[in-house]
Formats: sequence, C-alpha cells, structure tokens
Amino acid sequence: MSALISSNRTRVVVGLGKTGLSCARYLAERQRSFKVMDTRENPPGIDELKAIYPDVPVHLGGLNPEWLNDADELILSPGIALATPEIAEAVGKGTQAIGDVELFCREVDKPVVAITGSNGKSTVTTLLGEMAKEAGLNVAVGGNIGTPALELLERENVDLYILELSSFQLETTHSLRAAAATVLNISPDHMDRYESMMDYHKAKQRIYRGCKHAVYNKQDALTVPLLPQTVPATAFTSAKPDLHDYGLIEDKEGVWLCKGVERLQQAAAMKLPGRHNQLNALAALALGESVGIPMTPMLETLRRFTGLAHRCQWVAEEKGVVWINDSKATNVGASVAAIEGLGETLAGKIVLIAGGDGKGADFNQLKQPLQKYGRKVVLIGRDAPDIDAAVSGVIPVQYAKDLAAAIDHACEVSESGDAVLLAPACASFDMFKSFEQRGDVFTTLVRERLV
Ligand code: UMA
Ligand code: ADP
Repeated sequence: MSALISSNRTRVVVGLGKTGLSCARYLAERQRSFKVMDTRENPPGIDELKAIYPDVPVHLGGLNPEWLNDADELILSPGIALATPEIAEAVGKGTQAIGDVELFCREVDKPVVAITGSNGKSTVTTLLGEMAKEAGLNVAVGGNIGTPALELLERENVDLYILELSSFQLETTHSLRAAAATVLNISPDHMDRYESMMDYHKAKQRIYRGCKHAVYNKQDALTVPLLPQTVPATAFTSAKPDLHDYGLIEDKEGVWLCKGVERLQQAAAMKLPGRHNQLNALAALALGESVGIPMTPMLETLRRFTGLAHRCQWVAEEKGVVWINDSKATNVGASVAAIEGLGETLAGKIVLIAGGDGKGADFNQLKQPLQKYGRKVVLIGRDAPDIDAAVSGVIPVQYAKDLAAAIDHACEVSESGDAVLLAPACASFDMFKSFEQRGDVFTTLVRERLV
C-alpha cells in the first residue's frame, strides 16, 4: 500500500458506484494516492474497495468538507452534481473537479467517438460498435451505456473507442478531443439537476470541444455545434440531404437512406423500426464515415441489427404484421415517440398494448398519435381505466386480463401492414419485476404464439 502514497497530489474520488470503483482501480494501479467518499452509508463498491485496497481512507454517509477543500483534484462520479454546495465551495477555493472520462481522455491514444443526446444514445453507440466490428476493427464500447470508460483502457490492441456520454459525465470532462462527436437531439431531461434548458444544452455541447469532426441533427438547432467553421461537420436529417449530409429521400420504391443524392440503402431493409431509428442509423453512418469505417460493412450491419432489448425492438414478423417490444416506454413521452416514429413508416396501423403502473401520469398526450396511427388499444394492468378514459373517444379499446390475453387479442385484430407495439406508457411494477421482465415475457409469448 505504501506505493499508493508515492504522489504528493491529493485526490478525492467522490462516489463509490461503478464509476468510483473504476477510478479507484485506475489510480491504485498507477500508484497514485487518493481518498474515497460517498454520501451513502453503504455504497455499492465498498466491499470490493475494502477487499482490494484496505488502506485507502474512506468517508461514508456524507461529504467531508475538510477532505474536499484540502484536495488538489476531485474525481466526481456522474451521480454527484458539480452544484452540490460542498463541491462548489471546494471548486471555488481552487480545487479542480474532473470525472472518470477526463482521466480516460488524458491517457487514451486511439481515436474516440463520443455520442450524447436526450434519446437514442445507447442505440447509436451500440449500432456504431457493431458496424466497427463488422469492418474488422477491435472496438471498445462503453461509458454511460454501462462499462465505465476507464475499464476500456484495460483492453488490448483497441483500434477505436466508442463512448456514450451523459450530460453529467460531460460536465467534468475537459480534454475529450474526440475523433468524431455528436449530439443526437435535445429535449428536456434531468431537469431536477439543471437550473434551465440552457445549462443542460451547455453541458451537452461540451462533447464537441476540440473534436476533429462534428455530426449534428439539422432539424434540432440545439445540436448544431458551437464551433469555428473550420471544424468539419456533417448533418443528418429526415428530409432530403444537402450534398455532403445524410438524409432520407422518398421515391416510388420507398424511403432511402442517402448521402447527398446517393441512395445508400432502402430504409425498409433495416430491422430497426421507426423514423427515429432511421435518424439513428444516419447518425451512425455519418460518425462511422468520419472515422474511416467503410460503407459496405456499415450497411450490412444496418440490415441485421435488431436494436437493443426493450427499445422499439423487432421481435417477429408474420402475415405482414410486425411485432415490436418497446417495454422501455415507461412514460407517456416515450410511448408517443414510438407510436409516431413507427406510425410514419407503416403501410397499416398500430395495435398498441399499453397499461400498468401509470405513476399518476396524464395520458391525454396519447390521443392525437393514436387517432392518427392507431387501429386499437389493448389495455392491461392496474391503471388501464385511466388510459381508457383518455383515449376511448378516438380509438377502440379492449381490456385484457394479462399480457398473454393481450397478445391473443392483438393477433386477432391486426391486419397485414400493421405493427403490434408494446409501449405501455406505464411502469411495470404492478405486474412484473421490471420493464426488462415485461419485455422478455412479451417476446417469449409472441414467438410461441406465432410458431
Ligand atoms: N449517489 C449518491 N451519493 C454519492 C454518489 C452517488 O447518493 O456519493 C447516487 C447518485 O445520485 C445516483 C446513484 O447514487 O442516484 C448512482 O450514482 P453513481 O455516480 O455512483 O453511478 P454509477 O454507478 O457510477 O453509474 C454511472 C452512471 N449513473 C449515473 O449517471 C446516475 C451510469 O448511467 C453509467 O452506466 C455508469 O456510471 C458507467 O459510466 C446510468 C444512468 O442512469 C445508466 N445514466 C443517466 C441516464 O442515462 O439518463 C445519466
Ligand atoms: P438513451 O440511451 O438516450 O436513453 P435509447 O437508445 O436507450 O436512448 O432509447 C431510449 C428510448 O428513446 C427508446 O424507447 C426509443 O423509443 C426512444 N428513442 C430512440 N432513439 C430516438 C431518437 N433518435 N429520437 C427520439 N426518441 C428516440
């Protein structure tokens, strides 16, 4: 342990979740001294820290202002806001606040693609990772998606790093300098942590700092990089693209993913459903191209990638009806995005399976998209009557006693060209352990029903 006090610099790792533990490991392996603190009495990483580094000073159950103020550097976990009074005070006195991604950036020596946005981050991050693999690259994918960035540095012979970054992580990252960076879209999120949309926007924009190539959403002004014009940038759009941008062109054969006037592939060849996923695909193509991934393997990946589990995930197709699992739609906004995104792309209509624990939500926002794109709503779960009350004036509604009965009913009423969409607009806890279990049950039952 004496090796851990070989540096005079005083560091405090704040937070002992996944991120804090990855920082502790990283620092210890490099013989850099540090202390650890967490406001929780029993943070998730404590047993492992004690087992591997028993001599590291640890403060639990609150923040220790003395340690914070005496430190040269605070390494903040994303769950700790910079605005926390004790942190802000220390920073005001000259202590530097960084995060795990900053430590990663200081050491990484291969290109990094950085992806943020309010929605679609995990989808684009995973898709681009698959494209890079298909092209034969040794790719390391992590960040907010689950594997802390510093753990990726332990992998050998990596050609390309792909990081999903949250606004929380971007706040404490100063030296990103990504080979390619994108903000996919911006809509209100985490407003409990930000004073205004402007602050949230400012945090997201940090992803572009020092980047070699920016990719942005032409239809979302907040994603446009606030950078000098000399930095190369590519836009994506659901409209017809300009010469060097990515977009969609519709002709009598259908919708095409395009670069400028070049038709790359029909959108219908993708398994990822919905207009929002076509935008995600265009963003991934633009990012991939800017770091030299050839087009052929990228398009090949688009044809087979079925998406992440529980997020508008393609489950099956039979008799012209496609079955989609969007169990992650645990609130009204997510269901609306799925109904609109899918609805625009269908020849037929949507049979929506919804209901569960509504958390007191107002379901009226479902009315308009259901009126436009819906064939029928099949309701399950505790708060089914609340959804019924909101939408029954615009669309036929059927109650089902459980998910299996809902699937049976959806099977009977759907027609060729339709989609049956599980996007419950509710949490799952009245009937299931989690949204993941709800989605798994749906997938299993649908596949059994259709074979
Ligand atoms: N916490 C305390 N006291 C502390 C430290 C944390 O109460 O001293 C709380 C936080 O407020 C939070 C929880 O503990 O509610 C976890 O925080 P953490 O910073 O320890 O989180 P990690 O386990 O390190 O996981 C983090 C990301 N979590 C958050 O940003 C809250 C994970 O994203 C990420 O996968 C992981 O690092 C690896 O990079 C999760 C997430 O929900 C999935 N992200 C948000 C989102 O996607 O919307 C931003
Ligand atoms: P994130 O990692 O940003 O939470 P995910 O890829 O996990 O994003 O998708 C979460 C939800 O957001 C999905 O249920 C999906 O319906 C919706 N979504 C995905 N991509 C987009 C997009 N480009 N625009 C709007 N909504 C999206």
